[in-house]
Amino acid sequence: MISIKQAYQMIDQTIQISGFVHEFRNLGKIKFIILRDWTGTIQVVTKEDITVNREDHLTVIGTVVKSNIAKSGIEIKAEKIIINSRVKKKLPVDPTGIVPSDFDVRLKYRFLDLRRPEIANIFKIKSDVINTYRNFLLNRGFIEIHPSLILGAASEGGAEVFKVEYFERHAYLAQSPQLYKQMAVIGGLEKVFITMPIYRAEKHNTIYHLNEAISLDVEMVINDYKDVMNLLAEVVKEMIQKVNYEVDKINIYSYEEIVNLLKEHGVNIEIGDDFSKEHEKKIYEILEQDLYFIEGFPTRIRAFYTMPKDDMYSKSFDLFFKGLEIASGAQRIHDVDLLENAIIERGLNIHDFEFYLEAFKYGVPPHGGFGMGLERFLMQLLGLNNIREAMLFPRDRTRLIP
Ligand code: AMO
Repeated sequence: MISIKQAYQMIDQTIQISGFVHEFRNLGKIKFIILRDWTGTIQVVTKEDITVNREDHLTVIGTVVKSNIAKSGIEIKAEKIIINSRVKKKLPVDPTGIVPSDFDVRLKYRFLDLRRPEIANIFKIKSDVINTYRNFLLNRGFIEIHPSLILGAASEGGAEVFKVEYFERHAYLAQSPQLYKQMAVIGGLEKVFITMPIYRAEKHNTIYHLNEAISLDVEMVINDYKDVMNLLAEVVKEMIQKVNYEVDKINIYSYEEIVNLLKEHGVNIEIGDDFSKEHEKKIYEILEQDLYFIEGFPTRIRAFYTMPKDDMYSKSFDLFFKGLEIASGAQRIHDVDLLENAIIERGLNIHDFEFYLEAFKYGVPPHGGFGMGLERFLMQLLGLNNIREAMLFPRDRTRLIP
């Protein structure tokens, strides 16, 4: 199949191309069709007695010629036009984007919404970004693993988990591959990464949350949790540079430093509090930097598997991009007694974690990793005003179809 973009390089050749009708002008004897595929548009001229409508799908056989009338200077003189499919209803969404549509309507008719190049581009960039992530890690000796999405126990603990029927039992959709990526590393797969959907039964509808998102995870044997931060910084820089943005140095601030800074700016926050979305915005306003880490969060506000640094703080970090948390990570506890205590202290059911705790009784390397939300990253990278823009068919509180 020749694309429209390729057709521009094939002057004087007879070719076959396909696409949607972008525009149709009937001047009586002669007709002009602007044909569109996902690489661009091209003018087609025909003398055939034909009437087509916007978004009908055609295959055109014709010769590529230079033209004074075509805006691009090139057009196709059609020899044969095959109508593959005609539009049967009034278009509910304008594929040219000239007539704006409500976001809900756009998502309902996503297949039409996607015909706008700027929308299709989000998903082309998403593909580029995930491949950049994958190649970066493969080049550094990581392997990609595929843990199950169906779990016997909620992975991170907590309530925000989807329960599903599993034969005679209940199962849960993975909130994260956390416990399984750790078990892979404990098993001796020293550097692993994962690209998989995660499911979070968060009830609130916000512009930052999806109930199904793509998580880019890493888990690796480490000397220090800064090893993980360095790797995350490097891979994120590469993912950003993929779309030709420059990246400055990524600064690292301690949790304590940031809380004090917020207090100096009159924000009502105390050491020990987690950051709210409002706090995150304020931090961005104060720091005026696109990318930064905050590290050393209080152990109490992090997941049970997080390695403590001292009595108060942990070897954990978040990465922020334009004021939004896009990734989170830590060194993990590798001592089974400490891990058991951490589970009990948080009021979680130790029996749910027996399979996981067992893995810590046969020799465990110090390890750590991170999880990055692909749609959060894309939202900030492209300046999208809703995370749903970065998901082809987003799942939220009210949306299960399409
Ligand atoms: P956490 O729960 O912070 O950490 O999630 C990691 C990253 O995943 C993204 N994310 C989401 N994106 C969209 N919608 C959601 N509902 C949503 N929830 C999370 C965010 C977030 O920074 N196991 C740890 C990671 C680790 O320590 O390796 C974890 O899941 O970008």
